[in-house]
Amino acid sequence: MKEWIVPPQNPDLAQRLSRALKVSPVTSRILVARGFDDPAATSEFLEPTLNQLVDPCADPAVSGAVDHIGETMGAGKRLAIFGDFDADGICSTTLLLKCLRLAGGDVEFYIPHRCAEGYGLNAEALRELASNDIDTVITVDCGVSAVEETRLARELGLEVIVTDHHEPGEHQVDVDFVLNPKLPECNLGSDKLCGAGVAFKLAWAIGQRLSPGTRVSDEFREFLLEAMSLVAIGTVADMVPLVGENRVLTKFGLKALAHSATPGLQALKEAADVKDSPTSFDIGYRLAPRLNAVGRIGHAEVAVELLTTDDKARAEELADHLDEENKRRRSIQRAAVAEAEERVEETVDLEETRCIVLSDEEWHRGVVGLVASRLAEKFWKPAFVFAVEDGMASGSARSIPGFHLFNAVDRCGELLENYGGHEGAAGLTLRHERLEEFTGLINEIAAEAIDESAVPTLEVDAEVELRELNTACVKELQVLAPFGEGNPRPVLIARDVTLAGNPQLVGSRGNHLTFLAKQGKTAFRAIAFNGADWLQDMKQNDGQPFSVAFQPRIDTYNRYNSVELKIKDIRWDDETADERR
Ligand SMILES: [Mn+2]
Repeated sequence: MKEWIVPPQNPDLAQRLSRALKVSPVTSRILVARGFDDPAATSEFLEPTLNQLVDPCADPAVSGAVDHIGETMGAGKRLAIFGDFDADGICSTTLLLKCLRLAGGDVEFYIPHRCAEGYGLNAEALRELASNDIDTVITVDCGVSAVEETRLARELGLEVIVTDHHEPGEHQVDVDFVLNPKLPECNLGSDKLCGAGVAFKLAWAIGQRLSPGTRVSDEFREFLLEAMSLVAIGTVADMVPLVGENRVLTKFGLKALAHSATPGLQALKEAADVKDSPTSFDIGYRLAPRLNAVGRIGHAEVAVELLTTDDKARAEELADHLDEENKRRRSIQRAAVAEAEERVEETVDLEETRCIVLSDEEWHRGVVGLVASRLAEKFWKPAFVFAVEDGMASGSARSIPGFHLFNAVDRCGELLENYGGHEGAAGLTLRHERLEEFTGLINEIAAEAIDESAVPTLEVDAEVELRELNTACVKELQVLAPFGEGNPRPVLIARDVTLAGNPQLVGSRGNHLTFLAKQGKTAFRAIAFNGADWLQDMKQNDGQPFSVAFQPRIDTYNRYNSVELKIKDIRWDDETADERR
C-alpha cells in the first residue's frame, strides 16, 4: 500500500481556469494541482508552438562556437563529434553529424565503448582523433567535467567545443566554448534540456549562420524540423522534465517522428512495432531501449550508423540487429534481477538496512543500473549494484524520493575512484576491497536521511466523482500529453467506491485483476495490472466501500469506446473517506 499525496484543491481557481480555457472541470483541477494559476501561461502549456523556443543565436558562446565551426569547415579542416553511448548521446551525435554534413563539413564521430572506455572524453580516444587529422572536437551530452581530458586535447593541438547538459563540477573546463544551459552565464535556452536539445540549439545557430538571409534557409529549416524527432527521443530517454522547451521539442518531435523520412527511424519504428502516431510511451518503452541496448552490451556506434544511413536495406538490417540486442539485453537483465532480488531476500536484513548494496563478478556492467532501479522500486530503498572485474567494482545506483544520491555518494568520495550523477541516479567506481567500508558508510549516511518507516508514495492530481468522467472528458486529458518525467499521466482518486459484480483474475498467468467499480449510479470497468493480490483484500473487506487511485483511459475494445480505470492503488482505510461517511 502506498501513501497518497493529494495536493490541496482550489475549486475557485479551477472553475476560473475551466471557463477561461474552455476545458472540463477535471482537466482544470489537474492543471491547478500542477501549479498552473494563470490562463495565459496555462494556454501556452496546452498549445506548444515553435515560437516558445528560445533562439540560441544571441548567446555569445553559441555565436563564438558557430564562427569557429564555420572557419574550420571553410579551411577544409576536419571535425569530430564526441558523444555518449546512451540514447540521448546517440541522438545528440546523430543530430550534429547530420547538421555539419548538411553544412558541407568534413566530420566524423566517436562514441566510447561503455565497458572498455566508460563515459566521457578519454585520453586514448583523443590521441586517436588527433592522429586522424582532426582539428576540432565537439562534445555532445558529455565533456563539462572533463578538466584533465580537455587540457590534454589542447596539448594535442585539438580545439574543443563542449556541449553538454550535465551539472558542471567544481572545476571548470578550460576551453573557449562551453555550451551548457546549467551554467548561469549560458543563454541558449532551458536549463532542463537534454544533450540532444543542446545539440539542437547549436544546429539551429549553425543553420542560421549558414543561411543567406536573416532566416534559416528552407533546407535547414526542414532539417531542423526533422531533427526534432531525435530531440524527442533524447528528451524522453534521458528523463528530463517534459515541461517548457522540452515539452515543445517533444511534441513537435513526435510529429516529425510520425512522418520521418529517415530510413533508420522508419526501420526502427517498424522493428519496435511503433504505429502511426508515436507517443512518449513509444519512445520510452520501445525505441529508446533498442538504441540503449547496443550501448549497454555492444557498441553504440551501430545505432548512429542506423540513424544516419541513407540505405534502406542497411537500415533494416541494423534495426533488426538492435532488436536482437535488446532481446539479449532483456534476458541478461532478467537473470541478474532475479538473482539480485533473491540475494536481497535471503541475505539482507531489510529492517536494519537503509541502502541495498550488492556486487557480483558475473553481472554485466551494462545492466547494473537497470537492476538497481528494480531493487530500489521493489524494496523501496536506495540500491547500489556493482559489477566486479579485475579488482574494481563498477556500479550504478538508484534512489527513492527524499534521498539525494549524488550528495550522499559525494560524502563517500574518499573511498571512490570515480563518481558522478544527480539526485535520483549515480554511477561510481571503487576498489573491490573498499566495498565493505563503502556499504557501512553509505548506510550511516542514509540512516540520517531516510526515515525507517519510509513507504512508497503515490502522487495524486485530483479527486473526482466517477460521474464526471465520460469519454469526451477522458479524451480531453490528451491535451496534457506528452506524458513522462515532470508531466506524468494524471492520477485521479475516487472515494466510496463499491464493487458491482464479482472481480475476476485475467491474463495468461491470472495476475491481473478486473472489476466493475461503482459510485452512485456510475460504474466503470477497472483493471489492475499485476493486481491479483487485491482480490484477497476485496474478500476480506467483504463489500466495504473503498477508495481507488487510477488513470482514466478509453477502452477501444469491440469498437465501443468506453471509459476504463487503470488502477494504481486501492485502500479501505482512507481516513478522509471515513470522515465523509
Ligand atoms: Mn544526456
